[in-house]
Amino acid sequence: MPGSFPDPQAEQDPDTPHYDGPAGGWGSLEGLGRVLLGEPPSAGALNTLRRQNKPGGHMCTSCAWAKPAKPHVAEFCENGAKATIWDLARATCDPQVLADKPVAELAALSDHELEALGRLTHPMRFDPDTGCYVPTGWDEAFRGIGAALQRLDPKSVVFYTSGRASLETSFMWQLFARLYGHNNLPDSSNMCHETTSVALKKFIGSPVGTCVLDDFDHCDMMLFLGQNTGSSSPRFLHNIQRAVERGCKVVTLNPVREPGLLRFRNPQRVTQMLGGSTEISDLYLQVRPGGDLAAILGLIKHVLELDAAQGGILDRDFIASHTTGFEALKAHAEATGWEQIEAHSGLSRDHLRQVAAIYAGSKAAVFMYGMGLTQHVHGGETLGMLVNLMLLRGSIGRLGAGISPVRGHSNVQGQRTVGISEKPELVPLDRLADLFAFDPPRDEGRTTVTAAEGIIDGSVRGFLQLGGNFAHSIPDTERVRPHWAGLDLVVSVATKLNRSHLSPGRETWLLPCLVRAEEDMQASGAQTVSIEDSLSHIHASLGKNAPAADTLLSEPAIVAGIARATLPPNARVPWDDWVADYARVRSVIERVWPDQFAEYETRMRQPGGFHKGNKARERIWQTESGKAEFSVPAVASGLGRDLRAGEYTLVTLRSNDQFNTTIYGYDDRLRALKGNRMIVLMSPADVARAGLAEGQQVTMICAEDDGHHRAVAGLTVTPYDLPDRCVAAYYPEVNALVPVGLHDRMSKTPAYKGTPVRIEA
Ligand SMILES: Nc1nc2c(c(=O)[nH]1)N[C@H]1C(S)=C(S)[C@@H](COP(=O)(O)OP(=O)(O)OC[C@H]3O[C@@H](n4cnc5c(=O)[nH]c(N)nc54)[C@H](O)[C@@H]3O)O[C@H]1N2
Ligand SMILES: Nc1nc2c(c(=O)[nH]1)N[C@H]1C(S)=C(S)[C@@H](COP(=O)(O)OP(=O)(O)OC[C@H]3O[C@@H](n4cnc5c(=O)[nH]c(N)nc54)[C@H](O)[C@@H]3O)O[C@H]1N2
Ligand SMILES: [Mo]
Repeated sequence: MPGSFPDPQAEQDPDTPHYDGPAGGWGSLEGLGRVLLGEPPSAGALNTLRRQNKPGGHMCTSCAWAKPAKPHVAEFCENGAKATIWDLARATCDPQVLADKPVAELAALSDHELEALGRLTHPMRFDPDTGCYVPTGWDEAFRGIGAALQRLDPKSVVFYTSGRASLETSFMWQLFARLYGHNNLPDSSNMCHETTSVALKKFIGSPVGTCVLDDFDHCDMMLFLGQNTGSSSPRFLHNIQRAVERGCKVVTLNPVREPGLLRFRNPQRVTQMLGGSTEISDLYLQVRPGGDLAAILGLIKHVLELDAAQGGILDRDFIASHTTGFEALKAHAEATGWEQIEAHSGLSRDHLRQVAAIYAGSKAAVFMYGMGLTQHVHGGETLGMLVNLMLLRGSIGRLGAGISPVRGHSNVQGQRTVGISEKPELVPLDRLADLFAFDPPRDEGRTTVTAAEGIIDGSVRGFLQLGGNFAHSIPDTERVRPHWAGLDLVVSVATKLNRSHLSPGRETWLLPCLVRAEEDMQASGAQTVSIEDSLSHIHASLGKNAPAADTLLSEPAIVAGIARATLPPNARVPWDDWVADYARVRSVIERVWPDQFAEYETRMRQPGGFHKGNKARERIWQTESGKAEFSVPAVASGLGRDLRAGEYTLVTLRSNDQFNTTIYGYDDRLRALKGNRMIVLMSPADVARAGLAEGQQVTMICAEDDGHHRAVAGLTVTPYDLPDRCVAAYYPEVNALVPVGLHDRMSKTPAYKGTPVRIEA
């Protein structure tokens, strides 16, 4: 019954909130204006924006999207500007602000209010007697933390990293962990693109995407799955717009109609600002959450049928010489019925045929995806299915074709490149052992999920976080919360106060650091750092803004300070020399990874940075079989199980006014939602079927039966254009509902886009 499926070209349901305008345009300037009004930027911040993402300037700390060799006059977007202005806030959260404010009292502040207190300025220690943070000195902090780490069993300590820290800091951090004695190096990427790192590695031998910017100028089809370009990586819209204007077809699979992939008005073009915009997606299919696996299998079925009917669609030479497993996939596709595909995907066979026809007729297709694919119980298998679709037509390893996971934090991909990994087999441990004369631990370390489980069961005793807001961004926040108090040591290196800092352990330190846009002056002069973007290019970044306080230290200096106070001296690891001149850290990185970092020091400064190389792009497959692998999943959907009566799939969303747990404001401009983040989006039909009404307050309850009760109350029912039985709410407000045990089977990435819930009035 094709008629019962939503029309991919249909206009938005006019009765639900929606944004009529294009992404970009005046709206993005207004969005920026709102942040500017609340927080007038300093002259320094405005100067910094002018240099943002340009050679000689600093690399934005918002998303990881590529920094082109020929930047626009203003190579930043609404959200990049928000991040910079937020980082360079005038307000400071100094010891006076926190004096006499017990953390129990601070807990009543919202996430926005906590960070809006301003930049942290002094190292602080939690005082259990008063319940407040009190100022301390850097030496005292380093000595205290060093002594505490010496008392603990290294295997019981976790070093978490959020994806902002530079390559230099990250390298020092992982080396410190291994010299100390563990591989417990979870990264924010464990909640994010770990599915990519594990599944792409398995199927094509590359843990990262294969595209470079040039590909977006040569593709004739773009398929977007579960990535919200307009909010999460807005500078990418320029590449998409140029492609559309060349005639490239764009298809999107997403349960939510996200305006960024519907329509774009380029704020860099005067003509578009005066009117007009570019229509982005030719087909926009509102797939069910987790339904991509089935939808892509449907596309594969159609492609195989087209090839059987007219021939010449499959790239048989490529399949024969570069892949394994084709026959098994073909049999699986033929054996799977359309009813099953339509039921899981929520898309009709005819609509999928239109997409397959575009793909079958294309010369070079690129495949972009984000959290909509990775944050599912069967996210890894879903990526396997996407790779299947690509391999059919050899859509990898040639100009204009490839796969492009769109990464999150600005250096999250790079952190893995320089050894932040809980998986010892991914790190050249023998080389580290040789260079630094020690015996690195070889056992598997903790992921985000197993770190959270260890905090609950008491096996984790110490927790150090280099950036981020671990306690608030993980699943099952409320189950973990009471256990923080039992930890022997909690250390946070941070720029602003957040909810993680309000869950102290027995001994707790809060260490404030410089942000990337600030000048980092060391013994040899102002320091440059480097980062890796989503397309595997490494760039230099030089901060020039005056630091928020002269009491701040850089991240490398803080890591070195703690390491020195913890470890016995080792002449091969001259922490102080490294801090004096970060080029010395880079020369060590180059020695550990000579293939990827050759001539690091000079090449990172060239416009557009340098590409670290990608074997899959050259059609060299570093997989177990030595070939690119077709795979047959054991499941029919990305969800862990089918919904029972009265259940919905919860998709957790980011708004356009937030960067993860940093909440800039309460509006979600591109989704036409204003002023309230405690909402639950539901289709009008589901609202009616459940006997609810718009504006009613409801409680959402997790429907996993693992013996734990999880509920979030006070959510306002908001009818929205969504597939049936899909509800959406904001992250991190509803993280208490996601069970820590519900995660991607291959990589342990939490199922933040596929949690079964019930709703009670
Ligand atoms: N402004 C801003 N930029 C950011 C961030 C931010 O918070 N704010 N966060 C950064 C980080 S760390 C990351 S990882 C990235 C995240 O950026 P994205 O990868 O874009 O992640 P989300 O915004 O969580 O969700 C992506 C989209 O997935 C869709 N979706 C949900 N479930 C499914 C599904 O089952 N199938 C499909 N096909 N789609 C689905 C949602 O509707 C949403 O549009 O952005 C980075 N950039
Ligand atoms: N329900 C749900 N949960 C999710 C997700 C989801 O889609 N849904 N997404 C997941 C994803 S993709 C991610 S990546 C994680 C994010 O999880 P995290 O990376 O842990 O969280 P952030 O909110 O990015 O961290 C913000 C804090 O970082 C600190 N900070 C900012 N800049 C710097 C800096 O330069 N240096 C240092 N040292 N500190 C700094 C500030 O104190 C700020 O408060 O959340 C995950 N959680
Ligand atoms: Mo992320």
